[in-house]
Amino acid sequence: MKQNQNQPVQNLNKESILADFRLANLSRNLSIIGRREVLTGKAKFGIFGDGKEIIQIAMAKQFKNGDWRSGYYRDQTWMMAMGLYDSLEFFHQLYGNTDNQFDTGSGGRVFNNHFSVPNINHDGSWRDLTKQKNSSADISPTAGQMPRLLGLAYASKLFRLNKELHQFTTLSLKGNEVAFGSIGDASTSEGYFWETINAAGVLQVPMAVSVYDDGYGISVPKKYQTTKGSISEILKGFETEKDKPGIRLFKGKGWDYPGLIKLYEEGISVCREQHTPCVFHIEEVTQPQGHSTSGSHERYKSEERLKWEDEFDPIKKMREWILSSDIATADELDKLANEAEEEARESRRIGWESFQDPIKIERDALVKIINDRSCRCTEKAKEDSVDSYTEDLKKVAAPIRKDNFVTARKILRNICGSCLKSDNLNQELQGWLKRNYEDARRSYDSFLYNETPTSVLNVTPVPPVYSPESPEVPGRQILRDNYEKLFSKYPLLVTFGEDTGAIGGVNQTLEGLQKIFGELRITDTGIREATILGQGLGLALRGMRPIAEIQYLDYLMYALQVLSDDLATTHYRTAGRMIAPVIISTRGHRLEGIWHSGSPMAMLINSVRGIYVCTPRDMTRAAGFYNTLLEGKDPAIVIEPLNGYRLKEKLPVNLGEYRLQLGIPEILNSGTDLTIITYGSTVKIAVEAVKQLAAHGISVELIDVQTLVPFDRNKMILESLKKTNRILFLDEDLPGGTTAYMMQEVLEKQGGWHYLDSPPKTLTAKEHRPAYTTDGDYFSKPSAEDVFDIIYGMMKEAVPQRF
Ligand SMILES: Cc1ncc(C[n+]2csc(CCOP(=O)(O)OP(=O)(O)O)c2C)c(N)n1
Ligand SMILES: [Mg+2]
Repeated sequence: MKQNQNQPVQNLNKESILADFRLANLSRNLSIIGRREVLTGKAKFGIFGDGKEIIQIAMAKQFKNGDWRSGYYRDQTWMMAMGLYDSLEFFHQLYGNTDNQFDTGSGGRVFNNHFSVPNINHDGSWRDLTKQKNSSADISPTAGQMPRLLGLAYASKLFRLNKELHQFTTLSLKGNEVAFGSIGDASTSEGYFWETINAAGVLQVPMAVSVYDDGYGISVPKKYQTTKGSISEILKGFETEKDKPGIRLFKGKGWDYPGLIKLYEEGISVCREQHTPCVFHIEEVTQPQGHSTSGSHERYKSEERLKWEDEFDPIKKMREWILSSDIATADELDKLANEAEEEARESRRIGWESFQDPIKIERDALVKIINDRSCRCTEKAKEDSVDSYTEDLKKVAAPIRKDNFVTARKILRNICGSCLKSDNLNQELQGWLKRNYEDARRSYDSFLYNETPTSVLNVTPVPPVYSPESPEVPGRQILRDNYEKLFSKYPLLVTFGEDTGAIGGVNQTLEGLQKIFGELRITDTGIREATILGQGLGLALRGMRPIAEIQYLDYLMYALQVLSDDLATTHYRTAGRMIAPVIISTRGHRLEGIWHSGSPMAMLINSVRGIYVCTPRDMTRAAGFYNTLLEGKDPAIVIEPLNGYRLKEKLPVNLGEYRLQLGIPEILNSGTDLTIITYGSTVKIAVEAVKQLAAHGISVELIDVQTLVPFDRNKMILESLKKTNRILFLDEDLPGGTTAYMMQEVLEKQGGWHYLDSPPKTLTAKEHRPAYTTDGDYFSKPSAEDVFDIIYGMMKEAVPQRF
C-alpha cells in the first residue's frame, strides 16, 4: 500500500476497504433500482441514501454492541454496514411487505428507509440490549429524531453514574454506550435540533450527531436554512472550553473515506469515554438522485452544482483513492461493482416475488371460489357482473390486496342471498372475507397498544386499604408518600422536569425525595418540554422507567409532536417490536387563567392514540394509576387535578402497592333518574350538584370514567343507562370535545341509544379559554349550578308532572 497523507488509520486493510467499496456500490445500486421501482409504479414512494454512503460506512465502524441509533431516512448504508439490514429487506420495505418473517422492523407500516431494531421479544420481555446494535424507530418529521436521541444518550449517563444500576447488565454495560444521531443540514433549522444540542451540552451525555450537509432541504438551499450557511460555524458558542464543558465539534468531507474513518475514530472515543456530546459536520455531501421519488433535482440545482456533485460523488472519490493508493486494480474494483449490482438486481427480483406471491395466492383462492360456484344467479345482469369483476381481477398484472377485497365485496352485492345450496357463493365469499380481513387486521390494525403479557391491562388490581387510624392529609402528601415507596421499590425509576428536583415539584409532590434518592433519580431540567419528553422516550426504549414531568397540561402542547408522532406510534410503527413505556405526569383542568386551567382533553386523546390517558379525580386515584403503570409496560399520561393538591384525602396504608385498573369506571353515587358521566376535576362539581339535585327529589347515578383511553372496558355505563334511561356527559373541555367522544363511546359503541328516554346532553366549558379570576372560572367552566339546571330541565321535560 502506497503511503499518502490520507493514509487510513489502523485496522484498515485491503480486505475491509474492498468490502466497504462493495457495500457502497451495493447501496448505490439499491437507491437507483429503488427509484426505478417507484417510477414504474411497483412501489409507492422512495427516499434513498445515495451520496451519503461513505460517511455512514465510516460511522458504522465505531458503532458497538449496546450503542443506539436515532437517525433518518438516508441511513440505509449505515444500517447495512452494521449488519442490521440487507438488500432484500430494502425491497421488502420498499414494497411495503407486511410479512413479519422478513423482520424489516416496520411490517410495511412506514416509508422505506425508516429503520428499527426490536427491543423486546415476542413475549414482551426485554432483549439483551447490550448484545445487539440498537436502533430506535425512525419517523419522517424532520428533526423528530432529536428529542429521543437525547434520552438514549442520557440513559448511558444514568447507567454509568448510578451504581445501583450496574446490576442491569442486559440493559447497559455501565453506561459505556454512545447514542448516534444523524440529521440533514436543513433539518438543523428546526427548534428541536437546538433544544437537543443545548440540553446535551448541559447534561454532558454521550450523544454523537452527524449532520449530512448536502446543501439542500428538498429544493431549498442552505442560505435560507442556516445563518452564515454553516451549522458548525454557528454551533461554536456551544464548544467545550477549559473548565466549561460543552460540546465537541468535528468537521469532515462526505467523499473522504480515510479522513472520515479517522474523524469518527477520534470523535466517538471522546464521546464514549468522556461522555462529551459531539457534532460531526460533514460537508461536501452529494445527492445524486435528488431528494426523493417525488421530483427531480434538475429543477432547482444549477448546471454547475450538478457537475460538482458528479465529480465529488463519494463512491467515485473512494475509487480514485483506492487506485491512487495502489490498494487494488481497476479490474478488481469493476468486478466488485458488478457483483454489487448483480446482488441488488437479484434482491429486487426476490423481494418483488415475495411481495406478489402471497397476494396472487390470495387472488387465486378467491377466483377459484367464484369459478367453482354451483349457484348461478337467475338474474342475467347480476351473473354477468360477477363474471366481469372476476375477469377484471384476473387481468391485474401486479395485484395488491385491495384489488382482491374490492372484487370480493362488489361481487357480494351482486349475488342473491337466498340460495339454498350449501356451497353457495354468498357464504363462501363471506368466509373468504372474514378469514382474509382477520389476516389484514393483523397486518395493519394491530399493536397500537402493547398486546403482550406485559400490557398494563393485565396488571392485577389492588384496592387502597384504610385503617381506622388513617389520617386525612393534603392530596399532595399522598402522591409524595406513594412516590417514596415507588422509588424504593423500582431502582430503574427516575423522574425529571422543571422544578421537579430540589424543591420537589411546584406542587410539592416530590418534596424531600431528591435528598433521599439523589439527583440522578429526581432531577431538575431546563424549560424544554419537547426534550423532557424525548428524554423519557429514550430512557424507556433502553429499559428504564421514566416519569417525565410536564409542569402543566397547558404546556404539554410544546411536547405534543413528540407524543403524537413518536411515542404514540412507537409500538404500532414497529409492528409490535419496540416498546417505550414512558409515564407522563402532568396536571390540569382548572386553577386560574388562560394558561393554567386548560383541559384540552379532546386535543390530547385525538392526537395520542397509542398512549393511555388517565384522568384521576384526586391524588389517591393518581397514585393508584402510577402504581399500576409501573407494573406494566405501556406509555401513559396521568393528568392530576390541579386544584386538588391541598384538598384532604384519607391516606391509604398500602401506598405504592394498591393499583387501579385502566378502563374501569367507578360509580360514586347510585341513582335512578339520570346518569352523569364525567372525569377529573368536574367530578367534584358533579358531586356537589348531585347533592343539590337530591334535595329536589332527583336521583342521579354519578360515574367517574377514570381513564379516557381505554374507555369503560366492561360497558359499566351501559348498565347504568339501562336503569336511568337518561344521560349527561360533563367535562370542562370545549363543546364537541371529549363529551362528544364519550357520547360516541356510550351511545354508538356500547349501543346506549337503545335505552334512551330523553335526548342525551353534554355540558362543557365555554369555547373560549377560562378568564383569570374565580368569577372568570365560574362563567367559563361548568359549575354545580349549571349541572343542576341542565339536569333539572331534562327531568322537567321528561316527567313534567313531577316538577
Ligand atoms: C416537520 C417536517 N416538515 C417538512 C417535512 C418535509 N420534508 C421531508 S425531508 C425535507 C428536507 C430535509 O432536508 P435535510 O434535513 O437537509 O435532509 P436531506 O433530505 O437533504 O438529507 C422536508 C422539508 C417533514 N418531513 N417534516
Ligand atoms: Mg440536506
